[in-house]
Amino acid sequence: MAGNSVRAHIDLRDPAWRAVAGPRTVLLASPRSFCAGVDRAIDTVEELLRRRGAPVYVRKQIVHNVHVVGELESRGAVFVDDLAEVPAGSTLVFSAHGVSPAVRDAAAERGLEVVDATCPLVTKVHAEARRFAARGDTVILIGHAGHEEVEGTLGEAPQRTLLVQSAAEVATLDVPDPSRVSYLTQTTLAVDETAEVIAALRERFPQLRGPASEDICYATTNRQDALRVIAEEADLVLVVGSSNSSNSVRLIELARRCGTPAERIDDAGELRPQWLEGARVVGLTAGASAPPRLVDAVIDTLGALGPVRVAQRETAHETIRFTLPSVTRH
Ligand code: 10E
Ligand code: SF4
Repeated sequence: MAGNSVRAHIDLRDPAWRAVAGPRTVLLASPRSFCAGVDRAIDTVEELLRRRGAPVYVRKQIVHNVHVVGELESRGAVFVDDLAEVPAGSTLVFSAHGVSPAVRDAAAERGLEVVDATCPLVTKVHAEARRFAARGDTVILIGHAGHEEVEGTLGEAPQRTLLVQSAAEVATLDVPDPSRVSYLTQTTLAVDETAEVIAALRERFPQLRGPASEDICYATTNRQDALRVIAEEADLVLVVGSSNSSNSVRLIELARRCGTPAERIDDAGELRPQWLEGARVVGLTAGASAPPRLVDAVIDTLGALGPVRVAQRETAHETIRFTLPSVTRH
């Protein structure tokens, strides 16, 4: 995805910036930035714009990033919160976070042609929710209330699913049959915190069953592993990502749990001189929905303060790609 790199203007005549001028090392976490599900979702909207022209309607933000959304908007994507805003007969893209069956039904009722950009790894969690509920279990979904992915997953079996947000909440769960309980998780949670919640669930429900493979996805896990490595070496960690991006916010929290000061920025324009006081080694990463060019712009901007040595810490190599929805391929 092209677009403005949002390089911040740093004026060294400003004493606050002058005070933090000097050489720095930037430790780049790898993997960082776009995951396969985000690439697929953005490519889907871009391909529809190319093939069909504007407008292309998208339910909610295609991914949780202000720059991605702003750029697609400037090219003719129209993001809506409510299906009633979409003219009958139009094409509607479902965002990468997925939707509940009720939303699918509402789209069908309005006669909309749906192009589903839900990440296949979110779809996998939906399938598990249906399977666990169908075998008669109470499904405990570990996740954050109000998040679009959670609302979609909860909607698969709303009568049988309970949301739990922390280990402390496990004690408050009211379950009809404690011997028939399964858990699922949101895909973008902190791996360490989620393990605590699962341990609390297992303690309370010894017959607890879970998914065959982790619901926290490969991209979330890899970005957290890479973050831990740079947080150990850095004086400050910067995470590029938007405030409503769950996986980006988890990276900030994890850096802080590692004992390293950390700040989230939407772009280089949000850098603040006070964060850089005494920060000679800056760890830099980006959430799965943040474009790589925004990371480059942060490095450029730090370069305005003095020479920057960039070193990468790679903890995994990602090659996974997802096929685009068929309507954008034929
Ligand atoms: O808020 P999230 O981290 O869930 O979403 P995001 O759009 O920032 O990143 C992509 C992650 C998705 C689509 C959820 N699996
Ligand atoms: Fe898919 Fe994981 Fe990316 Fe979410 S964070 S879109 S589940 S790959």
